[in-house]
Amino acid sequence: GTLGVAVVGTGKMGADHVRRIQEVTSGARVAAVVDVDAERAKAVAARADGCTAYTDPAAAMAAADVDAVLIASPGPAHEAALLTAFEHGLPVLCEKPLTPDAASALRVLEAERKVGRRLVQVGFMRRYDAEYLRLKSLLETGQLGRPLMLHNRHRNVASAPDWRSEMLINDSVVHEMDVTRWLLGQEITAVTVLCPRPSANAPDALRDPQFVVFETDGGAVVDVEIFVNCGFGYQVQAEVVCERGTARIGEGHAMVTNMAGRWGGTIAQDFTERFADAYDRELQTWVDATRADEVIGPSVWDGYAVAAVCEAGVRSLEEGGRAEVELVERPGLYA
Ligand code: ISE
Repeated sequence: GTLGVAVVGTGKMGADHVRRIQEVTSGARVAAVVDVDAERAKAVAARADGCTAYTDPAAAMAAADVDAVLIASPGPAHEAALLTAFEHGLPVLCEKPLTPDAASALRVLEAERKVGRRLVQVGFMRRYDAEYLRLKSLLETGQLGRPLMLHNRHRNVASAPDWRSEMLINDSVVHEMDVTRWLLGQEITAVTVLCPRPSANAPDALRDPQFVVFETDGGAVVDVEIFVNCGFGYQVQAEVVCERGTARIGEGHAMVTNMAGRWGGTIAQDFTERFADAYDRELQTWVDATRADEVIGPSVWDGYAVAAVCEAGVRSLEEGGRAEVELVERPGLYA
């Protein structure tokens, strides 16, 4: 039957997912919404038929019409929500980050192992973007040979007023960490963060942009330009350099116009716009898998590994130099 989803957190992502489940996704409905702000929960619940508003995630997860959970609350609230979902044996789509640090991610990993089967898909939506999928398929054919380097650019129009320098790593570069591991099928072993003189358009004391280098256990070197106050648009680009060729995505040239002696196009302004199709595909894949009693996609292991890479990144940012990544051994559940 139709999957009854409890959406925990009704901020930017939570509200967007409620709209998506109602209007885009087939086979699911929003059975419950949860927010610490009761008024906000009620307002969002009113957008879906037969949807109940809660302030406590545990109460929503105990409801008879809730079959699965979508966690879109702030990162620090994820661990408790995940553990409650495990108690109820409920499948979960958890927005990134899985949790804010490696220690808490490891606790979630141990709890899922105790359940004995995977319940969680982590919301690394780039894995569902058509261009990234094409790049991944090309790499898998082996035509280009072994990947040697991966260059990434990640630009946002402007950062929110509360942004601190480590958020460029934890909130933004976290996507390139996942994409690197997924595209190359390798773990990241070390991170080095270099900071140019900050842009005059960055808020006071924010180290923006940053240049981040990953080393991997397969011998690849990966660089990421993260620039969250670039001013002109939302851009995510990647170029993989292999032994026999290169491949590049994210040019955004869906349409090029020629007019009055100039050529050009438009640039997306926000990730909900740039990755709209990826979010749609991510949600539909999760709903289809869940209804078929399967759990696929980015796992708790991926969420944990990336959290450990983030910690190394923040260490390099704060102390300078190269920081190594420490990972526990990968459990069989995530083989
Ligand atoms: C945001 O949280 C995201 O996940 C976006 O994909 C990223 O581009 C942005 O920098 C983050 O703040």
